[in-house]
Amino acid sequence: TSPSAPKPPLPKAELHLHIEGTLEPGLVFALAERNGISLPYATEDALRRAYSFTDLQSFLDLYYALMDVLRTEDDFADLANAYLARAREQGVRHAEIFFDPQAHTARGVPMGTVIRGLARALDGAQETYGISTRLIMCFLRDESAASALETFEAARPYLDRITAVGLDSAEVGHPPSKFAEVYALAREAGLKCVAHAGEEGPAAYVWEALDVLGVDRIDHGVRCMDDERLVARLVADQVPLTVCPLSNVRLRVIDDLADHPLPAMLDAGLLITVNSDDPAYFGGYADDNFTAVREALGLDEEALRRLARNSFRAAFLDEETRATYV
Ligand code: ES4
Ligand code: ZN
Repeated sequence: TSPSAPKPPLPKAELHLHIEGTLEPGLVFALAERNGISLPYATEDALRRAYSFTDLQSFLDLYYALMDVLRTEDDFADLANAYLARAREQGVRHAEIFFDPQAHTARGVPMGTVIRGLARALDGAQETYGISTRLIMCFLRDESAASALETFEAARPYLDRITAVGLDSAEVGHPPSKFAEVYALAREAGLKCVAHAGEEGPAAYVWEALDVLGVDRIDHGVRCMDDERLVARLVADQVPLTVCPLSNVRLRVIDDLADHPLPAMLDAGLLITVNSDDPAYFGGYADDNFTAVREALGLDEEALRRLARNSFRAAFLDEETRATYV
């Protein structure tokens, strides 16, 4: 290799990735065409110009609107394959992928269509892309606890395909404790548990996710830095936090990447991972987030390697498989 050859991206696990958030404008138009759906945007560029967000809700409005083009098993398989191809280029060797079944079943797309379509792509991922995969089924926290319970029951026939449950969508006003019952059922069924907490919501929601839901990881969690006792707890138990730097900037959780608390979180001894959240919307996939924090925060090679190693430590892998990555 020549001295100027670009370094390959660090091998890493992606632990915070909404598959519906990988829906790129090109695929939106292709699926709209295939399914006979007319879009309120004339061109891909016109659509891209709508990707300017003021907060989490302004993003969610577009995210839920565009996923209406996802109708068939093939659509979900194509979406996941497109993501896996991008992820491979970004050094991703293991991906734990969120999906939002209620966003599809509410539109009349059956649970089985969603899971079978995604599973078809994931089943071939090790061979085709060299990526091992897991599925994490998320409940929409701005829907009712009863709807989450119905969703869990609808997914029971497919639980052998699902590694964990998660909690996402509009955070403020929807504390983790609202979902205590469905998380208890998920744990009884042998699933791992994660939850978005401390993205726009307060540190108190991170406490609830730990103590009421019993989560194994916290998604985002950046607001933990408001509460010293909480940081001490997260450090003591080495609870992984799946931080998403470009997402935080685009959704204005953080004003500027240069002000991101990531370095302080690492210094505090937290088990931090870096992830892409909704890369089609937030301007970058997994390694793009690594590059962005290196450039904006001046993280050195050792810190980046630590983040990559943390991603495998925090992954839902059996120890024998984990040893092949770290
Ligand atoms: C999400 Cl960034 C974020 N936060 C909460 N819920 C979500 N669903 C998709 N992306
Ligand atoms: Zn997320």
